[in-house]
Amino acid sequence: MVFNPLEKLFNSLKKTRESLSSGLNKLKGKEISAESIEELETVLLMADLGVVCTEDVINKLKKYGNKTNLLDVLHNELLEMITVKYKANVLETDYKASAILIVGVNGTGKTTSAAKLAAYYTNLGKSVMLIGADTYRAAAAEQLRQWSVVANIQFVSNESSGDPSAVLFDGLKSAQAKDIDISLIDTAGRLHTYKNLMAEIGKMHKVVTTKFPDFQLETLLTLDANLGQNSLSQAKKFHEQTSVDGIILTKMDGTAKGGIVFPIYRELGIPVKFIGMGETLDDLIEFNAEDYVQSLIG
Ligand SMILES: Nc1nc2c(ncn2[C@@H]2O[C@H](COP(=O)(O)OP(=O)(O)OP(=O)(O)O)[C@@H](O)[C@H]2O)c(=O)[nH]1
Ligand SMILES: [Mg+2]
Repeated sequence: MVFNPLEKLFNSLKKTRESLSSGLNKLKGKEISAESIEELETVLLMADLGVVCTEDVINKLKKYGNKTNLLDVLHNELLEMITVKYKANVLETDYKASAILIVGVNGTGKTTSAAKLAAYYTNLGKSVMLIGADTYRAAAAEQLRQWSVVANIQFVSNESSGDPSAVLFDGLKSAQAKDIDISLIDTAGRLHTYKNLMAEIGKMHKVVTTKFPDFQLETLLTLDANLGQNSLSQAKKFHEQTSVDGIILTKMDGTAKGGIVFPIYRELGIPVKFIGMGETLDDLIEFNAEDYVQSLIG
């Protein structure tokens, strides 16, 4: 079977698109008017764009003349909202190697995403290592080890250690010795309200920046797309306490709330970098704004 990322994206946005499409269908061919704009407002709110983004889009559309086709300009305005520049990612970096720290609330898909990313970067010709730094949940390291076997990726952990920073240190030492390009670090699930656990992420950041200055550090936050607007406040809290470079939006395959990508950019300024769309290794694609908007409004 040929792997077609665009087709996967299109399929995973099915529910979101369906929630949008009956509304958008009614607007097909319509020109901008007070009435059509009001209809659109309801449609966007239903797709979880949130109040701020919806108002933004509506205000921008109002600036076009009445003779303008509504859906044509909607496409451009949505695209503009999520086209942002961000820090060079690990494929463009000048650093010798990269460490990607994967953080997030319990069950949002960190371990699965670590494995998917490992496979993704391996397919791009990079040498990759998985580091199991979830020292809290019993069997967490074993879950990641099993993925490493399936994906045929090097794996480092220490099941007798209770200190994630120590596991991280040993893991990166090993990656350094083996000249690994990208190390993916799976961490324990944590609620943003747990101060000590949040401080631990800061400690892990410090291990990388002080002990491994040759490594570019990238922190990715997993967010479960099913949570819709609630995931926004989750991201906000994580970002306040530990700087987040990008989002992996997981479980997009099961949700009608795919519109959440817009408020994440607009309100938090954090780019969505990857989309998770299933439970197997190749169910992950790099986020592309154009493809996303196209798949969303068809
Ligand atoms: N449908 C779907 N399921 C997913 C996706 N990503 C992860 N899952 C499932 O979500 C569940 C939790 O995934 P994990 O990767 O274990 O989540 P985690 O964040 O590591 O969980 P903790 O370590 O317990 O905090 C598993 O059953 C995964 O198969 C996705 O993109 N789509
Ligand atoms: Mg996990």
